[in-house]
Amino acid sequence: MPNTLIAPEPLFPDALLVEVAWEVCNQVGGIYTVIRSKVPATMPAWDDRYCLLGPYFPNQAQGEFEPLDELAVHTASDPFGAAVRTMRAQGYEVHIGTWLVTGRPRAVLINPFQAYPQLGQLKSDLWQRHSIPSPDNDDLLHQVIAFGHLTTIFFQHVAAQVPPAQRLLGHFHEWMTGVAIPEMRRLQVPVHLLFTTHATLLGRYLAMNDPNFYDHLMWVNWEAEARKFNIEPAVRMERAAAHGSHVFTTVSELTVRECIYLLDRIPDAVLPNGLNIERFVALHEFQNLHQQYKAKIHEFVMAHFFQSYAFDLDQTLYFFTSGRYEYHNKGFDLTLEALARLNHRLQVSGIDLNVVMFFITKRPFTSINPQVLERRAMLDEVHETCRAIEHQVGERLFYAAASSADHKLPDLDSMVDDYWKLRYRRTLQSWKTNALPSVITHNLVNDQDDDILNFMRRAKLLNHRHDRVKMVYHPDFVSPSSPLLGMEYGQFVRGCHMGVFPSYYEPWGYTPLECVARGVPAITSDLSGFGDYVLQTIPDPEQKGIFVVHRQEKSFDESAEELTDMLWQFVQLNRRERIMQRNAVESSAELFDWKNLRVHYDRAYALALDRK
Ligand code: U2F
Ligand code: UDP
Ligand code: G6P
Repeated sequence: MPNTLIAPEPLFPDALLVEVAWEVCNQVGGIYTVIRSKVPATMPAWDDRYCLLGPYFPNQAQGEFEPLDELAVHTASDPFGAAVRTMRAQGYEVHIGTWLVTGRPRAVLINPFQAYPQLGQLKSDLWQRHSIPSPDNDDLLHQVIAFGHLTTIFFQHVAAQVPPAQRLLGHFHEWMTGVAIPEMRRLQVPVHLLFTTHATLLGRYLAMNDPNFYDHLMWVNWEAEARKFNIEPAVRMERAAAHGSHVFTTVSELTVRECIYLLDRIPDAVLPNGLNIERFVALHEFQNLHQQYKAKIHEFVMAHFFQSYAFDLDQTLYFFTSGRYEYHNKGFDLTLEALARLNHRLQVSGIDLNVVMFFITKRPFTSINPQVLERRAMLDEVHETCRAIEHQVGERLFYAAASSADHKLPDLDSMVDDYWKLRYRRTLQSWKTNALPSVITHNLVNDQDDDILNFMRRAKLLNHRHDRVKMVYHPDFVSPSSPLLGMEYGQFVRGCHMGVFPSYYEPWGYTPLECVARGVPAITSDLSGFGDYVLQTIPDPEQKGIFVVHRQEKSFDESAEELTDMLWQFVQLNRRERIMQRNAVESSAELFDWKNLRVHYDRAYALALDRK
């Protein structure tokens, strides 16, 4: 019988790949998601010819990195293990082990701080050899420079161990690791070099500060602007990496334009971002999860709002946005404007429905608002009292039923002790209040200048009873240890009805894709790499529950109206239609599986191997 389970052919059997990123075992932003989620699709093709390289930060590594034991390091026969041995013999602190994520790849982590004694020399070399200046007061730059130096040494040793018939690829992500590239070119280390930028540094700053960024892009004087924003060293590192690599790539067509005008090199390829999509065998399983996590969000909402006034949770929709606090770039401004308009439309229409909108982002705060915490604790008290009464009635009813002669339902009220009746009444008395539910869950360090809060104040979106759109601004990422929304971010996403991400500047944007992967409808924009990719590859995205707001060549007002219309259409769906839409969303997730998108990386590797 033919064997149908054939192992995948290794694509480049004569090559080794080292992928370098600042976010290996170190979560900062979206790049962590790229590297981590790609591992399961990468390992079958590369196996032990693949190694990740990143900086060693003990606190971060502790939870997700398992070092190899001494014997395993001593006997490792691959070039990565051998390079680590040589470096250790020379006195370097180099960690080798397994990144404890799905796919369990080999990872090498190097502590950048060990090169600090040579920092003066390294900085002077960088200036002399590559015209990259570096100031004295920027610690991230110091770490990056030190790590770049150690990376170069590691590659030299790996290259020395690679058998003559084999070739070595080095794939660097972002300027923080790309700084090693110009020096590796100068030293002619035999490595095929790729550099991927996930956003240009200058692009991000300009987009945040120039309302006509896209119109002005062609005319930017990069040097003058980099000085203005005080980011010249990092911008020069980024340019040196882009120009020094054999193959230069980025994550979307939108960033291609930035690379052309701000880095002066046309990327050789676009590498769209994917996810490791895990689908359930039966559709109802992910639908059940939605129901289950929605119930957890209900608990928060009851605690937060019902003390002031109650509303029908069965007629309530949960919307959310999330991501780094970049008010304009992430489209928080547009989202708020559309929500204010939606609130008005709902009020006028008389439709009996509430929307609760969550803003999940990170802002400096001093503590969780004590009143918000207290509301949560008091609801728990109400819940406990109800449970005690339920238990008492249950036990007594069971006894009454078993011993009943007439089969009639006894008087349930008489089955509750006076103690519990009184406690029930007292708990509810202290529970109700006239104060409005707070629009924010935490006490911010700077409450006065916060853009989200200021919009809510101006638009009077302050959780009045008559508001159909209610606000919950949660200035911290969601986590299972939080006393408010005690769950994983992914569970929170599942419990919601819709994710809203109409970014103004977004090289890719994982958050809407993460919704799609969980069968949750999402709104994105044609100024985000993901939205642009959707428009190019999915014929009728609305049918799949993916909505793309047009922001290119549109005024703020036009885009806000389009977004309001999208939300308005959504709130008019009935439950059955929402369930069907979630099924449609989930069915398109496979398009974004790394199993299908890895091919872009493979092509770039083939090109890099050709180029040297
Ligand atoms: C892009 O996502 P991110 O920009 O979020 O990627 P990060 O890893 O968060 O890096 C952003 C910048 O943060 C800075 C550094 C990086 O270029 O300037 N930084 C820092 O100050 N300190 C550190 O320790 C590490 C980084 C993009 F914006 C998204 O649209 C994409 O979805 C994502 C994935 O492609 O890449
Ligand atoms: N995220 C998270 N917890 C939260 C909110 C967001 O872990 O409470 C993650 C989210 O899963 C996503 C990342 O933050 O992977 C944001 O990536 P994106 O590409 O959307 O934007 P970036 O921050 O990279 O600009
Ligand atoms: C899932 C569950 C259903 C539930 C529905 C609620 O589909 O399997 O049992 O009725 O979610 O959907 P909704 O969009 O109203 O939260």
